[in-house]
Amino acid sequence: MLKFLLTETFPKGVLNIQLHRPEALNALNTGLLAELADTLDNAARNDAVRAVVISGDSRAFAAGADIREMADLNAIGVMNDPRPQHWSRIAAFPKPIIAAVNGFALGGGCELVMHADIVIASRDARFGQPEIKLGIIPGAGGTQRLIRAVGKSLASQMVLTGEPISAQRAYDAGLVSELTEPDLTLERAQQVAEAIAAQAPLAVNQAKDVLLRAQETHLSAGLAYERKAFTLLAATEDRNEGIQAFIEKRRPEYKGR
Ligand code: DAK
Repeated sequence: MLKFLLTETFPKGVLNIQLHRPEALNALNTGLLAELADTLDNAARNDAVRAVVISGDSRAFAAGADIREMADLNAIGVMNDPRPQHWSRIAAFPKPIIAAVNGFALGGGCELVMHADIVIASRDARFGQPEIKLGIIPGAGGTQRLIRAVGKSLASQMVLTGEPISAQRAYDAGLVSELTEPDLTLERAQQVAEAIAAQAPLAVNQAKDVLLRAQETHLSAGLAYERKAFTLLAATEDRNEGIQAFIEKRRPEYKGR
C-alpha cells in the first residue's frame, strides 16, 4: 500500500506515477523516495510496463527534499542517510521515464526531473536548484546533471544564486523537450510514453542505456558501446519482426524477444 504515490498502469504499457504529498508541494521525504524506488524496481521486472510517466500536481512537480526532515539530520545522519541508495535505484531504472512537470520543480524535484529521459513541461513550470539559500548544495546530482543539460554558465547561475528559471528558459536551454499548456502536460507526456511503449522493448532499453552512456564517456568509447548494443539487437526476434513488418506494410508485433 503506497502512502505518498498514486499509480496506475494503462493497457498500452505505460505506468503513471503521481507524486502525492500536496500539503508539502510533493516534497521528497525519505518515505516518498523509497516508495518511488520500490515502484520502479517492480516496474523494471514487469513486462507489462514499457515506459513510465512521473508527474506531480498543478501546483508542484516537487519542491525539493523535505526541508523539515533534513533539519533533523546531523553529519552522521547525512552519512547514514538511505536516500542516496533510493536515488541510485531511480537512476538505474532501465526503461524510459517521462517527467510531466507542472508548477515548481525545485532542488530534489529538479534533480528528479533530470533522472527522467524526457521532460515535458507546462508553460507555468519553474525549475531551480535553491539549495544554496539553505546553506547547502544540490545532493542528488544537481550540479553534474544540470551542467550537462543546460551548459556551464546557466547551471552555475542556477546553483550559485538559487534563482529558478522559467519553463521557456528551460526549454530553450535543452532541459525540457516540449512545452504544453498547463492542463495538457500529463496527457502529452502519456502520448509520448505510449509512442515509446509501442516500440520493441529490447531496442528501447538498449537505446536508453546507450544515450545515458553518452554522458559518462568520450565519443570513441560511446560509439563502440553503441556498436555493441546495435549488434546485440541483431540477435533479437523483434528486430526481424520490425524489418519484416516494414517490408510487408503492416504494424509490427513486438514480443520483447
Ligand atoms: N520541504 C518541506 N515542506 C515544503 C517544501 C520542502 N522542500 N516546500 C514547500 N513546503 C511546504 C511549506 O512549508 C508549506 O507547508 P505549510 O506551511 O502549509 O505547512 C506548503 O509546502 C506550501 O508551501 P508554501 O506556503 O511555501 O507555498 P508558496 O507558494 O508560498 O511557495 C515555494 C512555494 C516552492 C516557493 C516555497 O514553498 C519554497 O521555497 N519551498 C522550498 C523550496 C526549496 O528550497 N527546495 C529545495 C530543498 S533542499 C540529498 C539529495 C537531495 C537533496 C538533499 C540531499 N542526498 C541524496 C543526501 C535535496 C535537497 C533539496 O531539495
